[in-house]
Amino acid sequence: MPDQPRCLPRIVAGQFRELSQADLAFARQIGCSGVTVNKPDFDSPAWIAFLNKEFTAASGPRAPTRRWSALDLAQLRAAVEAHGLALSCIEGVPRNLLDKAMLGLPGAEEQIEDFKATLRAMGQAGIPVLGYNWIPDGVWRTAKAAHGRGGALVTGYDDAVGQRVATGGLPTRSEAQIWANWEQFIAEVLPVAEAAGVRLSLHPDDPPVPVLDGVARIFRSEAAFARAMAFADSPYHGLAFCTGAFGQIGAAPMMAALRRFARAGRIHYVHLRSVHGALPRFEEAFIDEGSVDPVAVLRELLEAGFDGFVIDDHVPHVEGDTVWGHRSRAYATGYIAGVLRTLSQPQGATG
Ligand SMILES: [Mn+2]
Repeated sequence: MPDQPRCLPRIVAGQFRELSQADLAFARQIGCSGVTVNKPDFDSPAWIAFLNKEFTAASGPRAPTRRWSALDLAQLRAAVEAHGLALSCIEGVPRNLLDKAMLGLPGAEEQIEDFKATLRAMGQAGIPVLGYNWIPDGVWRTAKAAHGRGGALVTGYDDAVGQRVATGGLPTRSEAQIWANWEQFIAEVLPVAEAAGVRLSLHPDDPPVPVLDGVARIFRSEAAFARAMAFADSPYHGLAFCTGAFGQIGAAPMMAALRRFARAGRIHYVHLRSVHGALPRFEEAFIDEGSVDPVAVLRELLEAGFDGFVIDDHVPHVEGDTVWGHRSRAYATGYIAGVLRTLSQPQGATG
């Protein structure tokens, strides 16, 4: 075989709730080709400062941002690209911009219109992917600082506890209602995403339990994803495949779903992390332990011709680390890069 360099999946630094020049330099230094930003609150002081909006903020009260502006997004993209990085994706809008749509409450239609405007602005700014989830009550954990390997702090979830500590803050919703709300949402926004050239990527529920806090959770199985991909059957609608969230139902069903949707070309990007255990009880883990096998995941993606990107997602909090997790993320990202490089060597080559 000629030495044709294989097009490897890109490795991206993610989970930034806010950004600094130092964060971007760090992402580049550890070899990432891009970054993703998580649910940015463009009204927060950190984003106002980063996007140099102090002047406009000082000139009078601003209405809360319900629709991201193309100008803010274009400035964000330029700031990222100035570091030699791509702005690969924005992972979701803040939950309070989509909660009424998810629950079918008054104001849902307004939120969907705002979301469409945001998609158009993303297209104008040339940002290719918008992640989203359909979890009205968010990601739940019953332990925020359990002790993992060597005393590293990890999160965990025990459904026996989770089902007892419901806040009662949300209206009860059945599976059929949550599906209906999602179908109405995606039917309205997908044509806008297609016209804007922005891909929508659905993240699974975390934890993927049938119901929590009285609200059904629908995106927790291969069958549910198959239904969603068939209902919104477009190259502009795919998966943010999270091996950590999906792995909570077990490594084998996770791998089966990964294979199916990777081969169908419906995975836009991958959150690559591991867990100890599976529902009803699990804890998050380092990438090199637990039930998720990153070698098997990346091999499957390569064989399927996956051309999206991979993010480390949540990482354990290690000694001396920052809140974002520079040390732990450098470890996970380097691990992924090493596995990818090894898998990309021609078969039989021993160096
Ligand atoms: Mn994830």
